[in-house]
Amino acid sequence: MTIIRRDFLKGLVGSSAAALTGTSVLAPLSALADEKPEQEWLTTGTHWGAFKMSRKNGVIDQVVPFERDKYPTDMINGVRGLVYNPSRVRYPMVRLDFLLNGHKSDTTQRGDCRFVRVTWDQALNLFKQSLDEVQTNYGPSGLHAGQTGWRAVGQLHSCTSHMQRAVSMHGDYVKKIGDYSTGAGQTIMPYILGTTEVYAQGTSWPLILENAKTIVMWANDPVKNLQVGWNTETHESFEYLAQLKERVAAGEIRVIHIDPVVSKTQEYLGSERIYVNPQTDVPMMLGMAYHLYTNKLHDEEFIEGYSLGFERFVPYLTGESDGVKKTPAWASEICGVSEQQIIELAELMAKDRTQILMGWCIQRQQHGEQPYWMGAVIATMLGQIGLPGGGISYGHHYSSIGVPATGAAAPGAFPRNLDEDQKPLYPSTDFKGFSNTIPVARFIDAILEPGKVIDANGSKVTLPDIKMMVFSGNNPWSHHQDRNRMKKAFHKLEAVVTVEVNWTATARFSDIVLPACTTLERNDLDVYGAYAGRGVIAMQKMVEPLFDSLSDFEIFTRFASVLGPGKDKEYSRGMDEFDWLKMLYNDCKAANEGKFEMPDFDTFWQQGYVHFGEGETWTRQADFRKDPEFHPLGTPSGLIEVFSRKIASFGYDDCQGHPMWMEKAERSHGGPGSDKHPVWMQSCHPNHRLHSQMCESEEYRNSYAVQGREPCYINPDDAKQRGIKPGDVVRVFNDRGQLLAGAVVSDNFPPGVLRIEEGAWYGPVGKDGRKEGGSEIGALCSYGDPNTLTMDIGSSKLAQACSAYTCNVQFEKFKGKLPEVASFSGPVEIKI
Ligand SMILES: Nc1nc2c(c(=O)[nH]1)N[C@H]1C(S)=C(S)[C@@H](COP(=O)(O)OP(=O)(O)OC[C@H]3O[C@@H](n4cnc5c(=O)[nH]c(N)nc54)[C@H](O)[C@@H]3O)O[C@H]1N2
Ligand SMILES: Nc1nc2c(c(=O)[nH]1)N[C@H]1C(S)=C(S)[C@@H](COP(=O)(O)OP(=O)(O)OC[C@H]3O[C@@H](n4cnc5c(=O)[nH]c(N)nc54)[C@H](O)[C@@H]3O)O[C@H]1N2
Ligand SMILES: [Mo]
Repeated sequence: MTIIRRDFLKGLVGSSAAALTGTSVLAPLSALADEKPEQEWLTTGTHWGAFKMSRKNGVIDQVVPFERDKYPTDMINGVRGLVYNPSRVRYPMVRLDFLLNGHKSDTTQRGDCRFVRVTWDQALNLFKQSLDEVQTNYGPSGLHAGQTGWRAVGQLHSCTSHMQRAVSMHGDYVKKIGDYSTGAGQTIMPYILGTTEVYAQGTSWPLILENAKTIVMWANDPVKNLQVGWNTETHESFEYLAQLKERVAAGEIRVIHIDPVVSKTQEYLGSERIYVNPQTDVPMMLGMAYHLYTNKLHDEEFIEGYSLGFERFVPYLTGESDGVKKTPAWASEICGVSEQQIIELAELMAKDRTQILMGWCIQRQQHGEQPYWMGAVIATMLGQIGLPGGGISYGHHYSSIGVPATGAAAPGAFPRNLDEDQKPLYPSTDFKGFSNTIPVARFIDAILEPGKVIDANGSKVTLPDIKMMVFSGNNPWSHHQDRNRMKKAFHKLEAVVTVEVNWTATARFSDIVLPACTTLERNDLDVYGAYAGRGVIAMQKMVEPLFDSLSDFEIFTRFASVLGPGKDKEYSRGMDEFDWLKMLYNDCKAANEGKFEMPDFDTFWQQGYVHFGEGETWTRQADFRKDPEFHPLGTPSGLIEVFSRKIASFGYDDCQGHPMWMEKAERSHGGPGSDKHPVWMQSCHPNHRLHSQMCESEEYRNSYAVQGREPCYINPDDAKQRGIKPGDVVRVFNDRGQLLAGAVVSDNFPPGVLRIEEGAWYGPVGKDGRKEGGSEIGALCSYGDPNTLTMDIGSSKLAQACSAYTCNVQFEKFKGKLPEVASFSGPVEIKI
């Protein structure tokens, strides 16, 4: 240790002698837990469901579903492990070289997992000093604290809000626009149908079940994806999926999935599937549109009365504008669906009431705007938009969309922004010519190429020169693409601070790590039933925060006190946890006065929840259909825009005035890059997790892991060709990276398609197989994080969204010495 920065080490001597207590996570528990009566049942809400929990000897014992959740998910078995697992961050910790050298540290060491334990005071002071340094040297364009993510539910403790409010009290920072979920969709759809569509309420399930003869699930797996919700999930949608299953069995409704793989929903419903080559839905839809148009099966009256620009799209369809007729035969060559199937599907959809339900995955690819736009064009040609059980929805697989809504007011939340009279310590809002907001998935571009001007949704964005990042409630070393590119970018960052429950890869690649407790270790409240607004649930603290962890509210109240005297009061408005809960509840009660009965707070807390009752059915765009002049869409013309003058005016080559087929940078099944890396990797949303959350739940993870690795789903022929048997460890690779995963061989996956679910924890090991080597560029991921392999490019100049599904790989049976999984064991503690 040559260069020691005194201020960084001040006061450290005392704590350096203290050892981490015990290796077993459960050992210190009974000592730490509070003393409440045995077998008391408490209520809480999570992304995975609402639960009742009992305790034994101060430890969470049983977890059972909330009485109003009739379709609890299997993930209930992983909930206990969210609290008790070896990946928990136990103490504030600082990366060794950062502790020694601060903003001048050797950043190539990031990810080598060597950390030193510090006290809360030291950690929060270091955090503040880092912010000071960045604001002084660079101003707000040097700091990015604007990334968000799936945090934990709860209106008071929502951790990103806490971080952002507290950091705002210090100074300004770079913000983001859009999200990873629907970046392309939410950007293009306001031009086409007038709202983001993805986050809009949809036609109620009962009306769909009553009226639709055909349901087309286009790239959609609701049975898998409705297991979790953005708010406390109580699984109301499953009631309707169960009814749909009955109708399918009775032959009353035909459900057709357009998907390269057999989804969980298809298996559950016992429905049909049309296999499509990955990333080629647009040619398939164009083939359908060509058939509808040339056979006059399209609804001319609807097109005339409700849409704009169809005549400018037709020349593309007929090949007049580019010399290529978009016939079903042309489409078939690209998308792998037979000409006959394309024609039959188009005719079936035109014949009877057809509801298209589109998922989100299909827009998380290069040119991901196009299938969404083209879906709207097909729906317009069918002329059923605004009819119950007709038209197109982009959200029925998400957070209770389609469940009849009560319309009750939901409780408010702890503020994310400063109060009006609050002034930051560093008041500068001078971004020095850089943009203060960037498309969310372009932050690595910004770090690598500051000053570069990119197009985004009709504007120019000058990528800011980011020097420091603060993360809370999101896990970019899980959610962002291309790990090795991220490593290079992180070499350029001076400081990274992460507030985390667990030693995620994001924490391991940070400089200062602050331990947050889980939702089960604090009191909160939440809405349940999401878009349906079914009620308010009490989230009652099950156990005291483990180890040195604190609630985010407490962490940032303490952080505020470091900013100056009285700042903690300013931050919390002088209110504690229960003051806030009472206020949030009472405001909600007042807003629902006369419409929905709510008891006083104490009664609510005692009962555990307030139920608002059943909701009412509703048809999306029905008012527009009834009277497009009085109820115009939110598009520039008020009509459906088959051709968008606005988008055309941007002059983008990769997103023009009407939907079109564009080849991808990488594509399997004969597409670009498939000679070297012939297999398409889909990194779909996990069946047993919420992204990276619950991967830490050890017992539960072992129920699906293969030789301790993330499952990799492959086709039997693909496996056989490579001499791979079920249960083997495989190495999956491309020019961007390499990972190990465990083979699950299944006919549900076609040749040339491989699935590794996103959220698998990144666990890089060096050439010697040790986790200290995880900082090396090209390191092997020992557990199976698919974002080791994905491509980090924007969807197009319009949305600049995440394109994780444009990704080719190759795989082989892994030979050699199997490294230990490095993802879950936290840091290597260094005592100094
Ligand atoms: N390849 C590929 N990549 C993808 C996707 C894909 O389909 N394929 N999907 C994308 C999509 S749609 C999304 S939404 C993103 C998801 O990306 P994220 O939202 O970043 O994923 P999460 O795993 O939910 O991360 C939330 C983090 O918050 C932490 N956390 C939970 N509760 C608390 C708390 O109370 N306090 C604090 N401080 N922290 C807490 C958790 O431990 C976890 O690490 O991933 C994206 N990435
Ligand atoms: N269990 C669980 N549920 C979740 C989440 C989770 O982490 N776990 N995350 C939530 C979040 S944040 C989001 S954003 C949503 C994600 O919701 P989506 O993005 O819709 O979900 P996915 O399951 O990734 O993909 C849906 C289907 O699209 C298919 N697909 C992929 N590419 C193509 C293609 O090119 N063409 C066609 N036709 N089909 C394709 C896949 O095979 C899959 O069956 O899920 C939410 N629900
Ligand atoms: Mo998402």
